[in-house]
Amino acid sequence: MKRVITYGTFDLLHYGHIYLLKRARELGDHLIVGLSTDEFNSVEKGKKSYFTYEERRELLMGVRYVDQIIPETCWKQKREDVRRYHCDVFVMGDDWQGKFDYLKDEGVEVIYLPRTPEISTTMIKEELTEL
Ligand code: C2G
Repeated sequence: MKRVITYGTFDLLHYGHIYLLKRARELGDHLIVGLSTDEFNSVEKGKKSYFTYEERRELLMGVRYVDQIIPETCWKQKREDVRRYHCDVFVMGDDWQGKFDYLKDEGVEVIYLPRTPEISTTMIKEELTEL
């Protein structure tokens, strides 16, 4: 079984997220999502998600491409995670190009996929405030 892992906040889940998850899942047989906790978002990413961790987890569990969800509580957990969950492939959108190449040392294939243009959580929030 080829195991794939990716990470993110996935707030206001939109088709850009879904297309990332779809492509990630197609790279293997089992997709794990490291979902950023509310605390990680506010302390480390400086962003407050609209939906709580539990709500975002519930939404992601409803996505056919997602097989397993683990909490993302710090930047540094990836190395340990790919070992613990025996991951073969690490995937992120290419806005993170090169940032996680160090995981290759763990024998993991690191793949950055093109982001879906014209959609982002920030854009959704901005456009909703203009309604
Ligand atoms: N994404 C995408 N296309 C978009 C928007 C997002 O492909 N239009 C991808 C991002 O590149 C990322 C994933 O969807 O791979 C989740 O996006 P975010 O929730 O914004 O995740 P981010 O804040 O980048 O957190 O440790 C890694 C971080 O947790 C990633």
